[in-house]
Amino acid sequence: EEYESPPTDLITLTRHILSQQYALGETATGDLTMLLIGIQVTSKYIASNVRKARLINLVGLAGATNTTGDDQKKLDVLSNDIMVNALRASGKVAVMVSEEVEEAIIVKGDSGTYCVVFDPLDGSSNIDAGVNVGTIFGVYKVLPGSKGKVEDVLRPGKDMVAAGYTMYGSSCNLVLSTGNGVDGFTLDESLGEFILTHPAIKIPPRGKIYSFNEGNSLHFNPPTLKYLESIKYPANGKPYSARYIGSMVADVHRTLLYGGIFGYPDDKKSKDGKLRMLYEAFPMSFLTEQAGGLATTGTRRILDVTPKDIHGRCPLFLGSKEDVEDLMKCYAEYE
Ligand code: AHM
Ligand code: MG
Repeated sequence: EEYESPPTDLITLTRHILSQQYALGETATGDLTMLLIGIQVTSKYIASNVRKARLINLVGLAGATNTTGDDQKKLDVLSNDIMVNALRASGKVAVMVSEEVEEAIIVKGDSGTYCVVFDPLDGSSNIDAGVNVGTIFGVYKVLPGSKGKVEDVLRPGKDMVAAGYTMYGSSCNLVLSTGNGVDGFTLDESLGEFILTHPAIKIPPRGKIYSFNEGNSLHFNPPTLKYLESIKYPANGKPYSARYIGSMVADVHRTLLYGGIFGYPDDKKSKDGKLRMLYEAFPMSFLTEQAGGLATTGTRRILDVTPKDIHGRCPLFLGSKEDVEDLMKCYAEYE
């Protein structure tokens, strides 16, 4: 058998981000590079806490509720503090919005020109069972002339300059786009480095998996029900498989790699669905489009929507182009 040596020319996340900066030439200030390197460190730190949670008494509730009334877990609070501290210290950030903090955080001093919106630990209801969770983030540049105000982030997702997530699962994966496609990295814990393992991720144009919380069917609206019916009882006799983890990062990660459709619809109980626009729907839609897929509310491109408040929600369907188009056809029938 032929000997295949281990790779020796590793592309670390830092190398990747720097090479993107160099490709922009002298126009690039390196600020986004510094900021993304900051997020890289927070991801490693959060990953290490998630892994040890049970051992160091980090499971369970922190004893408070966040802005949207969810019970905050200890790991939610810790992950939030890790992100806020690191981003503040980067000196590159003017505004932060976190799922765990009611008001936008305006950073004093005028050196920062970026805004970071994030859910520090999404899917935390899964954490005590050791199921995948993740960090989701999106980055805007402040508006021209702004020194940092909430209006800088009350903008459509298409204005983002970067978006990504880190998944804390059987491996720790960071998936990133700065508007030039999507690249995926895997944390090599022995090196403490994210290594490029999934260059130029492209979603298959059609998948075989659907990912919805069908337990809510009682409340679903006709377009959603019609779509689900069409993939469970298809004319060709080949129904889709169901996969729903209930952790957006994991469900979207699988959708990016395998294709198919992930949805959190509007329904009779929640007219805007559940997922938060700024730091859940936008970053994931940005990545999906960059990977060649589609992301819609059912009737509108998600990235075109302008949020009215920082914690606002929207219905979301994303994934393979043809699958999302099928879903949109069901919505169009009920217009
Ligand atoms: P969270 O921000 O409180 O963790 O809620 C967001 C999570 C997503 O990760 C996931 O897609 C969704 O909620 C699951 O909701 P449900 O339990 O209603 O299916
Ligand atoms: Mg969340």
